[in-house]
Amino acid sequence: MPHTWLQISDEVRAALSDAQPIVALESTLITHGLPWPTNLETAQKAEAAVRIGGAVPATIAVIAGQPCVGLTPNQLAELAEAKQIAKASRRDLGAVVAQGRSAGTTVSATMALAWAAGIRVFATGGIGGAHRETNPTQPLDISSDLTELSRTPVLVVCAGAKSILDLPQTLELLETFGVPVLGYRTHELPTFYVRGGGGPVSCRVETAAEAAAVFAAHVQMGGKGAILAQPLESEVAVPADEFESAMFQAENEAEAAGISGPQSTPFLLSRLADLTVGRTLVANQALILANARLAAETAKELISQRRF
Ligand code: PSU
Ligand code: MN
Repeated sequence: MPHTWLQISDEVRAALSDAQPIVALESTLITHGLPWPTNLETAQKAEAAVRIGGAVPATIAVIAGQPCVGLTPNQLAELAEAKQIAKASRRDLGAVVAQGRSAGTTVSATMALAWAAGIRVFATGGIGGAHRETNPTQPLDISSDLTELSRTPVLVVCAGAKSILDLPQTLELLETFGVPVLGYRTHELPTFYVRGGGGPVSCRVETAAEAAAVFAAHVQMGGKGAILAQPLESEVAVPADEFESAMFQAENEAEAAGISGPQSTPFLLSRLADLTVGRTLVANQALILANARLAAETAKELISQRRF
């Protein structure tokens, strides 16, 4: 029985009890990652992509203190239009729930709620990780996405870690935490908006079936979360030099404005969108939709292989 504190939509509840494939989708990219109206369009298209792939989408957020798995079209639109809404990582879930607030859930919080509902596959854009250390006097900023992956057995389908991060450091931490990084038809960690290598993955897979089998074996032996990372299609990728010069400027602006902590990722993503005249937005939407499709396929495989 799912937990009573969790609001699960009728459609997702029915899919859970019929053992149908389900793909969780996060909401921080709606509330903080993409601007209106690209955010709503992307969220709707991601749900549609999961359906076309033969699975049931379950977008996850906290609405007025209620953790929700599966949103109505109205709830989705309200989240997309909300101003001043919280960004909840794993750490913040208790506070937003107890205080009756609404929040977009990051990868870490979405994983926790997906797992509480009994969902094993989750699609997003890029996970958080170790931020680049631009100023040694600032504390280390390491996303709770990494620690949640180390303790919650959900497969996160993404385009690698965001190119705004320190990718070699992120890969080292994932190894430390025992989190497999599966490269979908690649040996190298995809780098979100940019095409190029972020360092070696721990295992290359060629198909969704293979990804499902590796994840299932990992969990069977007591492993927890895993990443299935697929590179963005080359037609929409942002050229590396253009990205790095925009990133250099965005980081300097963040430092000058005193932006740090949870504000950091939303600030950088938004400045990059402006500085690249929307190229990063096109790339971000394309990769989210591609990940939703691959996640649907992998969720179907997990069920047809009777792995869960
Ligand atoms: N993927 C995107 N856009 C985003 C994010 C992911 O395409 O905005 C969000 C995710 O919710 C991720 C969060 O968990 O950014 C990481 O934030 P932080 O670096 O503060 O941990
Ligand atoms: Mn952080």
